Amino acid sequence: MAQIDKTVAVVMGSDSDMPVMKACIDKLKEFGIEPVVRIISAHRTPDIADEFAQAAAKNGIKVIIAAAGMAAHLAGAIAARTTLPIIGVPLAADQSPAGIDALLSTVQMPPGIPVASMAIGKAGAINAAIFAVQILALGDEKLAARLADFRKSQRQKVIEKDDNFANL
Ligand code: RP5
Repeated sequence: MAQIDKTVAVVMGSDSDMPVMKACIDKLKEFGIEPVVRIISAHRTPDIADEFAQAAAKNGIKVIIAAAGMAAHLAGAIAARTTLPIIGVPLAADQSPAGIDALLSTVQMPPGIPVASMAIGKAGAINAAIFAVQILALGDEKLAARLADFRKSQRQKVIEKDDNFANL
């Protein structure tokens, strides 16, 4: 039986973040990674965020993707409790000024505790998955080959669209 790869965790502040973060989970699955998915809030369940971050490495997790909206402290709070690489995804919550609040909360980490912040919303969610794959691919030839294939197919899709335009 193929071993399930549980080396990436996708953590989000609320179930209301799932419609956007599904794109991240789906992209990881395309690369054969079945992420650990958790809803943990830096503000509503700070004790669980702490416990999760401190146990992550010994639970076999290598990269953590943390997504939140509004005062998005989840990625930073987790980064404070582990030396694993943390990828932050700022989200535009309903009550939010288009996610700018979450972007600044995620990206403006003090020197010494970095978070690799992606773009706001779905683009960031997808790039978080690809960035996690890029990190893991450094030590995994199969994943590196899948990344190379992904780049080729992305390139091919643009060329096909260009050809379709040329034939209009
Ligand atoms: C953040 O507050 C969550 O990540 C979410 O984006 C936002 C709103 O949360 P809900 O009120 O929808 O649970 O912590």
